[in-house]
Amino acid sequence: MSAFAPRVFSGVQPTGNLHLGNYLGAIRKFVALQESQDCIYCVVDLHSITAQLVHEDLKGQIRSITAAFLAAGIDPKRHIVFNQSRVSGHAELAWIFNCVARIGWMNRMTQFKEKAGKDRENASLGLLAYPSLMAADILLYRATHVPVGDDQKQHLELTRDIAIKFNNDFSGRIAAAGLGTEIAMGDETVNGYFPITEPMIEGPATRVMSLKDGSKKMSKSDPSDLSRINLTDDADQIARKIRKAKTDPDALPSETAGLAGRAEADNLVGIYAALAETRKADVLTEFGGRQFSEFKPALAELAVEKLAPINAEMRRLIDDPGHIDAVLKDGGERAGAIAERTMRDVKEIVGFLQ
Ligand code: AQP
Repeated sequence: MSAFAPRVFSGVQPTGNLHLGNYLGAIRKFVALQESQDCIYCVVDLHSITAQLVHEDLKGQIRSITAAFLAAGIDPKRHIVFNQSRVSGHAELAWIFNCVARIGWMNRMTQFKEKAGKDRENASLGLLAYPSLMAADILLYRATHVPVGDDQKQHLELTRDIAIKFNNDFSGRIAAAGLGTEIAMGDETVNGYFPITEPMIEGPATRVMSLKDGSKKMSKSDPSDLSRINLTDDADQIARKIRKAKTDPDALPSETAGLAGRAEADNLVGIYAALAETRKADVLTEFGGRQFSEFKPALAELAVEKLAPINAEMRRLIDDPGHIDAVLKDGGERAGAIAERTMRDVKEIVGFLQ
């Protein structure tokens, strides 16, 4: 069989308020890709219980992430939007991948080390196996491209390693069942069942940092709400958070080299560039030599201009849970049909009786 048909997959955890980092690093790319690609976007609720088992309002969080997808412009009719737990293939394939992946691979994952912290023995087994479930999310749809922020790079490398090992371990069975597809690997072409997925991590906002600490990623789970701009924040909250964002006393430099060693300044300039869809160098051509007291109001105005329409549409959608639930049900059925075909093939390849 010839090469894999291009397909985009990505997911977002329903673990709290979506923030500007999620938007610029992931969701905005999801929206752009749907013009040219076949896309599947998933609210990864199974992932959300790995770090914290009991959530006060998981259903509400799932609806809120879905509302953000739709408010940002994702079209659930042309593409697939659903929540992961509706399709049992994610958990089934993850189990098989738990047996493909090695414990040593999981132990090297920096996200596990960060989230488990010092109390590693007490972290859930699910948190350790998180990347294996993520590989299953992607490969269940034999997705070829995954748009994500920079923090997910290592997990995507592991997804590639799992696909390569599965294709190698079962190469004879894949060929015998006629289920192989050609995969270009450097100068060679091999046959495999799973594609070697390409990460899509580019642009000026692949890692948006905390507004309170330029060395930490902006994150939903940061205890300080001032560290992030939530997609649900109103204009006053956005302006206040930018006003209170940590900076240094110097004026902005005129060239990007001058941002070295100034993590907070670099972050705010990067956010401006991403929102304005330009480059940091262009932002500095305009604002170089000016103080943060002038730059911050301009950044706040731009952020409000870009986020206000999403915010308004999200609020409208959150007030219509029936519509959101219908979108997720329809998406789940369409995703389930693709997943079922993959699981049938995978069970055949592994050798289970069906
Ligand atoms: N700060 C960020 N800058 C750029 N991209 C980011 N992403 C997350 N934070 C940033 C990207 O957003 C997508 C969805 O992320 P996720 O919800 O699956 O989990 P995460 O990466 O662990 O995000 P958070 O906000 O830090 O959540 P918690 O606090 O729950 O762990 C991914 O593509 C991610 O790269």
